[in-house]
Amino acid sequence: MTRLLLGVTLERICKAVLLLCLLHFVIIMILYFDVYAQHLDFFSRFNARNGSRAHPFSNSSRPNGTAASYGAAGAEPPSASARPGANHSSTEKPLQPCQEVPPGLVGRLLIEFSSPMSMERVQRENPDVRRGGKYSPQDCVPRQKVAILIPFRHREHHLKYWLHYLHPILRRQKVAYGIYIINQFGEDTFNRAKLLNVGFLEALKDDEEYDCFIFSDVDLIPMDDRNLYRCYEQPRHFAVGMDKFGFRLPYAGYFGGVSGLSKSQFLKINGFPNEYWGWGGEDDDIFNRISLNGMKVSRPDIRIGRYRMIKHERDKHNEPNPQRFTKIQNTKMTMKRDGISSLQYRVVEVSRQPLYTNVTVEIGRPPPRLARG
Ligand code: UD2
Ligand code: MN
Repeated sequence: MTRLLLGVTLERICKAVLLLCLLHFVIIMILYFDVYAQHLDFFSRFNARNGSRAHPFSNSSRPNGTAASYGAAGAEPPSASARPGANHSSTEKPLQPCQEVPPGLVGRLLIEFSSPMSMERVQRENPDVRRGGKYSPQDCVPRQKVAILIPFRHREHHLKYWLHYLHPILRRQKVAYGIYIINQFGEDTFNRAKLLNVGFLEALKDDEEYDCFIFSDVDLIPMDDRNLYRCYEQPRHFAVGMDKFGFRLPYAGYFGGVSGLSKSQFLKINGFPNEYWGWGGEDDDIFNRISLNGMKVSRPDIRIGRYRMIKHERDKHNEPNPQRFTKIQNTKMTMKRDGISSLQYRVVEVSRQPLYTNVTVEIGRPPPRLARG
């Protein structure tokens, strides 16, 4: 009798476990197809429905620091020429400003780098993106115009994944944006921060209406689309929790990975330093610049600011910079003379690709005593 009872209980437990597995599988499949098949009508409808459901962190229920707010420079809607509805006839209802919390967000995303990726596929997935990697929502007037700048050299493989994941996310976030790959010409020591300074000026040359600048590594993909790529009242650090750091902030002053500043915030700190050659330190210098200029870094909630980094080896010609520890002690002295005000470079080529604008640029090399660092 006891055996029989035990058997029945075991059978029930097995059934319950099986059912849970099935449910888990169905949810994973929905998330999976949501990312991979944005263009299929069925899934976009699913998204819209999903989005109208209140997010746990939306509006007033958001914990401090996650609420979408706009910097002085970002508060202005773009001028009439940038508005998607500018040419509509007078009988049509004028478009409304995009909602602060976009309704079509899906929340947590499944990010993986094992399935093969090709540029053709990413292009097929994103027919609405205009040449040069530009996009503007058609159903509302975006509140900001965001230039996304990526420091780059020899990372084509990573770029495909970045474009594959980010274009659909940015579309759902309802901002007007343009993607700029700032590609360092030649094989001299890499300089991430200087490339980003170049990106700032080149994006503005391309479109003077950009009022927000987001600086992203090419290998970092957000795991949640509620991490809104736009500018805030204070400089923003987006990459709060990375898989490589156990989804935690490695230290309080960390500003690496993905960050964003409005045009006025960027100019207030004289841009980024040009003199960090090789790996490391430039992100801490930027953090110092922000604090020294009386600003405070804002961040999304740790549950939302999660990222995956595509695994990679340290690149050639981007060895750790041995000067970085001394240099970050001196930001206060160096920031006024070293920055966007002293930037020198030569554009080698600007080419408009279907999903991004490529700016290849010569930025020089480290002074002789640093040549190996
Ligand atoms: C960390 C930070 C990064 C930066 C760097 C120190 C993370 C996730 N990121 O990155 O923001 O502070 O340390 O400089 O912790 N790149 C190329 N080609 C190269 C070298 C670099 O395209 O040959 C670009 C690319 O966009 C890359 C970024 O520079 O993602 C940062 O370089 P990394 O990925 O080698 O350094 P990592 O992951 O330690
Ligand atoms: Mn990396």
